[in-house]
Amino acid sequence: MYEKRLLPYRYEFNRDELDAIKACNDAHGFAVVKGVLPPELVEALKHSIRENFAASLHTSHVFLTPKLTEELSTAEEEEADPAAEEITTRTMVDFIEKSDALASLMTYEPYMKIVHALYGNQPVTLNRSAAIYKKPGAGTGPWHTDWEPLEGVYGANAVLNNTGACSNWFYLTGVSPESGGLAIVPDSHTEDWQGFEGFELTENCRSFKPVGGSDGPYDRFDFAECLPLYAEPGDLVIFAERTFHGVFPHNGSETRLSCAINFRPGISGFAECWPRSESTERFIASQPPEVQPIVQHYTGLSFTWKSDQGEAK
Ligand SMILES: O=C(O)CCC(=O)C(=O)O
Ligand SMILES: [Fe+2]
Repeated sequence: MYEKRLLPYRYEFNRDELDAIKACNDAHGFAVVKGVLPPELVEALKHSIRENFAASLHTSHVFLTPKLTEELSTAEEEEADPAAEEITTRTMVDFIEKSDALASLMTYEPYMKIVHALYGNQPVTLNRSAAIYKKPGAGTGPWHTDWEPLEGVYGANAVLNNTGACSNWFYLTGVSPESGGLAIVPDSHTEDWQGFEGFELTENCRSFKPVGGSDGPYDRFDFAECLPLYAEPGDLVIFAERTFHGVFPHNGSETRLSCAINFRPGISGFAECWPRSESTERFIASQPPEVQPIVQHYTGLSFTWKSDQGEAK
């Protein structure tokens, strides 16, 4: 059993505490905002996740390892089949293109006020989105940062996770350490963070491990710096691009449904990028005029694109 940890500062806020939310995320790399979405929106998002996961199968995780990326590029368009029942965590990384409910958040003022506040009230661009369908019995999501270096040959994740965007997750069925919840390491969001006592970063800063311990991402929650988060349906969990996080195994009884939107600061695209898919184009065209500035440079995400392919946009 885990206890809710107290920190010497407050990290849970009401949705109108805009300055405090930004200050906490800037200073500590995360914040939790209570009651951002009303029950109707929570229900619409849950319905949309169930509907979309029933129809298609994306098996991988957003923090893709190269091996998973290769597997996904072949599995990407597969239809759900009975064997897929064995997969306990499914992630969809084009959810906003399929979900009117998620897209509608871009015109939901209480939420967008928080988004704009996080970036100092400058304009933002839709960067990426996700939905996760996590069944009871799902295992640990090892500690990682979503940030990746733009070095050597890299993929779309590295491009999208190098913009200063922070992640905005809604755990629509609530979340706690017992039910596949998120844990973070406060203050791990800065460029010079090197791990905590007794631990060191792994290659390319992807995870951490005990000094001298074997390689691979750390998958335990047994260190003092670990902060398990608790959230209820409608709450928003924000964390910075570099903040280290891990996911507890799901020992609860209800499928965990979550979705995320992530905006990057400013209105611009990328110098080097993959061509937009038809689905991405359709999604952009379908958005109302007031949302166009936010989506005009949205790129979607290609699993097959690599930086050495020279596919300039
Ligand atoms: O499942 C979660 O709560 C977080 C997932 C995550 O960290 C990721 O997809 O990169
Ligand atoms: Fe992650």
